[in-house]
Amino acid sequence: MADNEHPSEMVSKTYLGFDFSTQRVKTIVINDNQEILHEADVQFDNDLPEYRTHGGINAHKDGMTVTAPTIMWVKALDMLMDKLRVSGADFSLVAAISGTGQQHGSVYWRVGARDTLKNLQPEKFLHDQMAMAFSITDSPVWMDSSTTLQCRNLEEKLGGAQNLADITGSRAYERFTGSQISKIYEKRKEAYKHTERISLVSSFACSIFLGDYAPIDLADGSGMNLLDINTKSWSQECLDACAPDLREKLGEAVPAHTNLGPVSAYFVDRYGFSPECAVIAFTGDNPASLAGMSLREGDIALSLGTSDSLFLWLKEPKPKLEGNILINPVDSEDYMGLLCFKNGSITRERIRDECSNGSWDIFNQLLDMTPRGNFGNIGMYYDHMEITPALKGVFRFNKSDDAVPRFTSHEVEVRALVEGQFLSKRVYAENLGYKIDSRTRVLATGGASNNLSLLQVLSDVFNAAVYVMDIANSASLGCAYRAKHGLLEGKFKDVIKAPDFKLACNPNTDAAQIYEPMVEKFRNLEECLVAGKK
Ligand code: 5FX
Repeated sequence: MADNEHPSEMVSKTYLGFDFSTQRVKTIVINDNQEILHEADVQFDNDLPEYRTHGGINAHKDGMTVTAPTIMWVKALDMLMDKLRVSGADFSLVAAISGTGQQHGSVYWRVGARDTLKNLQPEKFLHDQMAMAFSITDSPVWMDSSTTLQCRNLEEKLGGAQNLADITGSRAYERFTGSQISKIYEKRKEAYKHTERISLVSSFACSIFLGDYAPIDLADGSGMNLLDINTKSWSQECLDACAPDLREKLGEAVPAHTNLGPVSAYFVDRYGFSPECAVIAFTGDNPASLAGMSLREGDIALSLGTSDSLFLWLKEPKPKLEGNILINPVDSEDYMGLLCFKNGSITRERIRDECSNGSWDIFNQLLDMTPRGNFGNIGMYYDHMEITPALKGVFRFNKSDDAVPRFTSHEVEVRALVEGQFLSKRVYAENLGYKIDSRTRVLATGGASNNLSLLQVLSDVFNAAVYVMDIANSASLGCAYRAKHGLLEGKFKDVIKAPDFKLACNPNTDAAQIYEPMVEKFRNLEECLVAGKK
């Protein structure tokens, strides 16, 4: 056995997952037993300083436009492949590749770029050969917020925000690709005319591996305000409302687990991939994380970070003005719900500092010593303009639903914050069509998921068992899993072994009795606030 050969590599095929995220491109190689064999990444700011990005992006002077140089992503891939080779990865064992990209960002291929992709020369770097491949050289990314005008236009043409949400799973958002394309068409007509194909970041990256234009997958395609999530195909009305000839420029969308064919000859000749290595459609980073966390039908995953994000597996989605519905990346018959809450740990930390002198231990004691239901008090803490719902400020209500300026004690304040944050998550999850039942599992991840006092409240509010998982790099790992799933076909859960989640808490027996009415109270109070009636 050669020194650099990994014993597990010798007995099994391997799968490669790539993540083209905002700040870096990262890859993970796993074997058939789902053990991680290699990892590597390239950071845009540090490793590619010539593009002068901060956090992987260029923020423009208008304060709203945010882009990234498309070719930077290509050069990062050149560097990443070399890093992976140096780390000893044996590319000849790779049975399938898949990947993911930051959602919503778009890439504009110049007329003729398809030929470039099909004829890449193995002795040269990709970035040297693809320098002229893009009609727009700076890709708009998800942090861009410059398309409010195009969003209002789109909603108006589609009969209002809720109608658009009913079709595409989301009301119009500035970062969503339909409005971004619409802006490019309005402002740069010539460049638009010379665009042969429009990709998402995910399908752009996939195209390089495929050596041809890769289709957009249905899950990432759901983040464009262009796909009809009911028929799982482009909505002609939405396409027409954004720009002409869009159907041809986008190509048909496919389920995320589609095997698109073998890897391009470039990768076979330059890196020694097997000519049979399959390329599985790439998808968006949030759908990829759902795969990385091995979410199952009926599961909820909650990432507790600076902001909190909730991922739902949905069977019968009900699109609303808050939250996004996407086609499920591991089973395209089903859906996933995505809810982002800006005021996560950032607000928990502010209350911790004010009520318990910066100590989590004291914060937890205060929380534990207050009865479930908090004597009927309810609080909503939106220090920063919240996304779900669009409210800013701190709102406190006593047991008679009267607004009060403050609560009587630190312990009531702490419990109001924690209960309020989890009640809100339950309200918006149920609004999107999620039904809690005896099989519901809440999978908690992220920094605050090691706080058992928080998790107990979460378990009580959802009246469900809470499990914890420590999955770093869930997006790239999810794509290594998806590579295997796409190659072997069948149900994801039958092909991919789920990680061992640790049971953290079970709900108390009185949880439903206390929190069912509180959920309704919270829903009504928040609806009144949003409507400006409180
Ligand atoms: C989701 O809608 C988002 O805009 C972000 O989570 C990006 O996908 C981050 F890459």
